[in-house]
Amino acid sequence: MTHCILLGAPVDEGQRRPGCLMGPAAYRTAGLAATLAALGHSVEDRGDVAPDPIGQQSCANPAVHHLPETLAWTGALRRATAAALPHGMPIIMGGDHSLALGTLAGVADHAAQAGRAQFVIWLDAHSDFHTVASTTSGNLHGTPMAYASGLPGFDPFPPFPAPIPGENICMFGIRSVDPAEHAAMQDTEITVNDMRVLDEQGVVAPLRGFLDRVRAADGLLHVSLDVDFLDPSIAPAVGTTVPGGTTFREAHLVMELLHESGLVTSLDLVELNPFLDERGRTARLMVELVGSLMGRKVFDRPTRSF
Ligand code: B3U
Ligand code: MN
Ligand code: MN
Repeated sequence: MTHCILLGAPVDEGQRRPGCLMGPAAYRTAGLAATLAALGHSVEDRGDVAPDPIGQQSCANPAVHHLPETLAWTGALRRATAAALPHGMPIIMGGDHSLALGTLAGVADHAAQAGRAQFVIWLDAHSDFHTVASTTSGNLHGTPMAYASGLPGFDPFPPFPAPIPGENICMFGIRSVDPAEHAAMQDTEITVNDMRVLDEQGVVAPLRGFLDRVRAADGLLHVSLDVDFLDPSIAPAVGTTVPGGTTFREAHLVMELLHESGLVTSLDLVELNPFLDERGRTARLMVELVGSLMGRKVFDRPTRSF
């Protein structure tokens, strides 16, 4: 059984549609803690993280907005994530995806302490591989994967503690990549399981290949789940809907396989905008997916070896 540490991250500044700040409250209302407890886990809700004091930093790209606020969240979430990891599994209830600038850095700090390699599975319609310099929307929720990969173009962010090698990153469900992101990803070893791959191969084989690598390295596995990984027809509460996302069944299967692997050590839940939801259905679906990730199943089966 796992000790689950809930961290609220009401981050709204990484994009332009107000509402993600209500995410932590929506997860609590939808019964995330009770769902985890019913599966036999212990749950500790540490409340909402408070951002650091907001500074006056600026950058050369005029499109970028809310840079000081994002830096303030990044510092606080980095420390909160690193502080939680020795005690259990942090589950960060977002908040938009810019929160992962902090959570990925916090996992990196812990990984360095523990002497273990950091792996990331990015469940998202988007690659989030812009830098502060390359983003044209100026929305910093589109940048955390490039930050964690150690790309230049992140002034005035602190350097990422230990850039994650591309071989340790797996993107899943991708279907919207900007030209600058595409160009930057060409030079990396990141595994990009876009929707074309999932349509052809399903979710099982691509996921198993990556999990085998995590296991072989005894790595820490951080899962970052963006609501827009899901098809908008089942998960409407997100500001950046992209058609052609994963189905209810694919998404649950991904979660079940992640559970069976026993490898997941931290989790972000991001981009839920409860203001756009229909009677809480997206919040409830996200909580159900966490249930599958944490062991809910209809029948017990002998654990398959990967
Ligand atoms: N790549 C675009 C769109 C985007 C990225 N992440 C989300 N949307 N959610 C951008 O604005 O950087
Ligand atoms: Mn994202
Ligand atoms: Mn996205």
